[in-house]
Amino acid sequence: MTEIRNIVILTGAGISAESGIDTFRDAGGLWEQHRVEDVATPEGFARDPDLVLGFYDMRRAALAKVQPNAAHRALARLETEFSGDLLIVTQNVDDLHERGGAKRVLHMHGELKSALCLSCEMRGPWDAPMLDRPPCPVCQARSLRPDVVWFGEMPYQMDRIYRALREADLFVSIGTSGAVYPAAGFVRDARELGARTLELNLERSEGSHWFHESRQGPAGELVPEWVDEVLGG
Ligand code: BJW
Repeated sequence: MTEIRNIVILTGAGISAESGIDTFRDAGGLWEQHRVEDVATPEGFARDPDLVLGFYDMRRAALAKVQPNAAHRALARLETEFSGDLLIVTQNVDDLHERGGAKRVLHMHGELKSALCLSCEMRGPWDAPMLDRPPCPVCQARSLRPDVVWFGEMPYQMDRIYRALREADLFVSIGTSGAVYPAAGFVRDARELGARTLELNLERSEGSHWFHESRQGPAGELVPEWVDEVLGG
């Protein structure tokens, strides 16, 4: 194996599935229980803020009942023991990478435990319900929303992500269906920029054919095996 110096890892809902967090598009997933237009768009929020705030309050509260799994812990171990550069770009709004021990994590679709104030644009840590319209800790306006990225909004830190993709010699995608852009395009970007590309997913994703290699299975098994390969090889 040629020496790997820079790894970019993209994670999606599948990495947290074995922790007990529902994915979006699998059978029984969040989009079967809720209409995406209602709960994950700015228009849905404008139409029915109570529905949206309640949806995110429920998911934020559920975080207290789940734990990181073997895949989160394996990536944290990789981050500690790998001698090169590594960045975990997650589409997930949960905090399981951090609770699994990872530090170099970028949440491109925001975080459940963060609030955004529509009056003063404050973004900051938040771990309480929003349905009862608590005041913003900075400006006191009662106009907080979940600090997450909905359809039609710009994902966070795209400059930093593309910088990392330009430097990457290995791009690994874990537990994502490849249905949502711009994340779904990272494999093509990374490949065109010269990186080797690997997919670890329960099943082949929509963009599987873009990867040099695709392995199928649960993240809790595939990720620790792959981390052993990188650290041992
Ligand atoms: C396992 C497993 C196990 C299960 N082990 N694996 C037409 C063409 C192209 C683009 C567009 C278009 N029309 C509109 C767009 C843009 C739009 C978009 O992509 N739409 C698509 C529907 C086509 N995108 C946007 O609007 C984005 N913004 C944007 O594009 O801005 C403009 C821009 C321009 C130029 C550059 C940059 C930007 C914003 C997208 C925001 C997405 N937001 C959400 C909600 C976040 C908050 C929340 O959590 O509620 O993000 S939607 C939802 O989907 C969430 C996820 O992060 C995201 C991806 O889902 P993910 O993680 O892939 O989950 P699933 O469920 O789809 O897949 C799980 C996978 O795991 C499956 O494959 C399983 O098999 C697997 N799995 N168990 C391993 N145990």
